[in-house]
Amino acid sequence: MNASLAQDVREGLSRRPKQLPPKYLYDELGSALFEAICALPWYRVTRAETALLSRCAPLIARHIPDPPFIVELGPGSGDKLLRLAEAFGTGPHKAHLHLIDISSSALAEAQQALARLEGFTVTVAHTTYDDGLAAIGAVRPDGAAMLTLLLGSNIGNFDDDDALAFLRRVRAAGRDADWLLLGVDLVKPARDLVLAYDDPLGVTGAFNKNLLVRLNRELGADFDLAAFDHRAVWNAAHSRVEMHLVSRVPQRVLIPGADLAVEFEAGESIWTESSNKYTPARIAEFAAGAGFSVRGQWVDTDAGFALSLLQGT
Ligand code: AVJ
Repeated sequence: MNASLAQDVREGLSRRPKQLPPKYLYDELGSALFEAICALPWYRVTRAETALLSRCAPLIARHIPDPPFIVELGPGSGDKLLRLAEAFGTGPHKAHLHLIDISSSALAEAQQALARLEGFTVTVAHTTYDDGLAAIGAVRPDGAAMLTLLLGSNIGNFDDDDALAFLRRVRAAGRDADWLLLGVDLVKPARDLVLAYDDPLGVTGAFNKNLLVRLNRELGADFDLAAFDHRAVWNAAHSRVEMHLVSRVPQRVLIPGADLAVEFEAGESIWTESSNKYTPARIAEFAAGAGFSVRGQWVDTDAGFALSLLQGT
């Protein structure tokens, strides 16, 4: 993991604008901070999705033939999968649940949450979405229908081209008539979006800055946390919220583990994450472009969140 971290840091911080991949936000502390974000009144994604899922789980379960093979990409605490799995629990054959996550602490927590399900098989892969999907054939039980879960607007971290390419890889990892449940945050007023990513308690700022704590610890870097500000901006032209770490002063940072010295101008930023926002129509376009049809779509218009059940065509 550290070798690729060093390489990604060297590559990302040599770009203009400077950039780091968001997956590195999720070390143990970062995962805990993200869970705290999910409980913030200004970040409604998780609550809206969990409520939608609780309502729709029986409907979804009725679509998928028994016994299902459910793969979740980035299960977090496992809470949403638990709710969905409970709706499948009534069939004669219990589901096989497979969790793919780069955070070992998230996997451990999700596994513990799912342990209360009786008779389910639970397996985990501590790896990236792509590597996990590439290895799915070896885990998939014979004759089971596959339902992949990509929830929490995790797809929002991808830019448009990458999102479409990623959905195609999800499609290719399954067979015709396999399923994908996609949870996506919707475009909403800019003020709400910025509050969700720059909350008054500073939790999202801590989540963002923890990336520098991680680089200090794992690569021996000397980032001065007080010399960087958290910033969240709504980029309307690209329909995304961007998170940045902005250098307050001109400074030079040493990152020995990446064999790198980085110069910052005052006001220069490291772009750490994009959260792309969609409309329901755009979700259907993306689905079609990746070889899926929309079989069901449930929208929380107040929170601005959509859950879409797609099937490979
Ligand atoms: C887990 C990537 C979906 O983009 O909304 C939350 C991460 N970043 N607050 C998102 C996040 C800042 C989240 N995703």
